[in-house]
Amino acid sequence: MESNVLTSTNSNGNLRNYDEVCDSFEWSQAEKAFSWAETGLVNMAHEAIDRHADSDKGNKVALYYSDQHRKEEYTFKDMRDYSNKAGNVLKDSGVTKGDRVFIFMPRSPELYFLLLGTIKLGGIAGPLFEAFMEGAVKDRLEDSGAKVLVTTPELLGRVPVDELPELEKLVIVGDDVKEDEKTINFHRQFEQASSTLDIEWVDREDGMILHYTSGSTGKPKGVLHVHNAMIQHYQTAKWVLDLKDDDVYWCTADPGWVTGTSYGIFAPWLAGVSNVIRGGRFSPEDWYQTLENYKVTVWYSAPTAFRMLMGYGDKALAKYDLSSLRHVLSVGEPLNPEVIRWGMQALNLRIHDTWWMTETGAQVICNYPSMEIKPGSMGKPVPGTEAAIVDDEGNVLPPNSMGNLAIKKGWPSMMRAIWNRPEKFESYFLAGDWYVSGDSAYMDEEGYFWFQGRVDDVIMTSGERVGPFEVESKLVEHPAVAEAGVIGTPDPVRGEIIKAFIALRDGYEYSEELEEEIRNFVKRGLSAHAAPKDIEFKDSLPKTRSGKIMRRVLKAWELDLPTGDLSTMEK
Ligand code: 6R9
Repeated sequence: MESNVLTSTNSNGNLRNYDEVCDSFEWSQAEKAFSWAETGLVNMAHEAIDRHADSDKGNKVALYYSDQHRKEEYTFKDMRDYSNKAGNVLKDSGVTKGDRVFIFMPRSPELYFLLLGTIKLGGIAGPLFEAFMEGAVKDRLEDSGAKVLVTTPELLGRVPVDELPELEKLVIVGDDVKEDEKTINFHRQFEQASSTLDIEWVDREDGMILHYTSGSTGKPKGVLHVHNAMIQHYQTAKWVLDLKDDDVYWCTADPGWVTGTSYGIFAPWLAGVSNVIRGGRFSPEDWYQTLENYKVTVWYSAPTAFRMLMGYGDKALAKYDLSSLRHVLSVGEPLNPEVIRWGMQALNLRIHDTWWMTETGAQVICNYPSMEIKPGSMGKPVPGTEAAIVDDEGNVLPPNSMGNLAIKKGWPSMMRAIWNRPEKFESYFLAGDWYVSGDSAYMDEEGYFWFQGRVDDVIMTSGERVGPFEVESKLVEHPAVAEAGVIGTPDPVRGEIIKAFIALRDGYEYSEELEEEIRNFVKRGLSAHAAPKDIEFKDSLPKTRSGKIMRRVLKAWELDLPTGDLSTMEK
């Protein structure tokens, strides 16, 4: 084991003496930076943007945006003015404190102005992946009671406006938008809007952002975060991202995923650094080009992306000058030691794994620049947070025992609610104090945490959480499908891929066309990433006597493992 340790070459990291800081650090020390220290009130968008705009960083580039068609730069002053303008457009649409504003569009500067504008008004922003199809969009808007939806003309067709009585206004970002009582042409109003706005000063416990995420049962749940999360975003930007004033930072995640807001918006801008945002889809050459063009120094991405780059080969890599890179991080899935080895060889840098979840709001277990890395380990808890391995009753287990990865309640960026579902929120906590993550792991004698798997059936495909239940529900909506069971199966690039087992209704027979039709049905109804890559047809599926599909048995079939205890199985 020891021979595998990668020593740090960065004695200049912002977190130099991990153990000492752990002993002495209190979150209240990080709060001094923010306005509430003086006024008792705060606003994330002020702290991330306006505070810098009004300082000597006003003319510094805050956002380097590019995609296939656009290449733009915005200073902190620009970001202040444009988010004010966007805020005014939303204000005219009736947005006030606490209202849910959903933003369903591809990455573009406007998305960021509008998200910040929402927060400036004290609204709760709900970012949605552009890949979502009608059913997924409807579930989220309905559950949250969204008042305003921001979208594009291209995506509007996937919004069942007539079925959403609480949705009052549509703000459309695009050309040739026809306005009516409900529909607002963003560009026209934005042009005319004032670039000053009275920020809504809120309590640190007021709602700010709502991210929907999948569990193993039920519909996706709305995880609510509050302005207070900024403390942890700010502090981990220093310790984990290791950001310093002259860094150029790129987080590849879309804001539809928590990484794309916590670490694509809040953390870098709270730290006042230049933030690169690249629109469009993943392509290896494009990504290397982006790193080179902007001379990115700190880069935050995900194992699936690293594996794709790895698979693309080092010849492509050799064409680009990536010498500006100094710190690379990963999140979302287990970071294979093999990928870390690739990083050492191809980039000459260690890739730093970080572990956290939508529900934790910010990084919790991480590898720090100044620390030794044990490839395969997620690292150690962020100072100020307490993580442990607990059994199902909430008892803390000794080192090297497998159990539930849990975090002591009370870290600053912890979710504050599951929207509309207080009992679901409570169900995350064991013995009152421990937040139970749903991941199993162990901790070694030196305090490093090692990921083992999900406790539940949640599938991780290309770093995205897919709830099997949601996919199964969609599948059985198809007229030919009697029963469906969905599992994740190992995939060298995507981590897992989605596999569906299907029993057909009487009168239907397997054909390639039917298989494709069923796959497309899920694509159209939920999203492409939720559609099963692999479908296997069976006469019937293993079920418990209460009729629950036994995914565990499907998994055992798939992986050629023993099926275990079948006593509850229906015969
Ligand atoms: C930020 C984010 C959370 C789940 C989490 C775990 C998996 C995240 C990981 C990791 C192994 C890591 N996960 N980071 N597994 N090593 N470094 O990913 O949020 O989309 O809510 O997913 O992702 O299973 O429970 P989210």
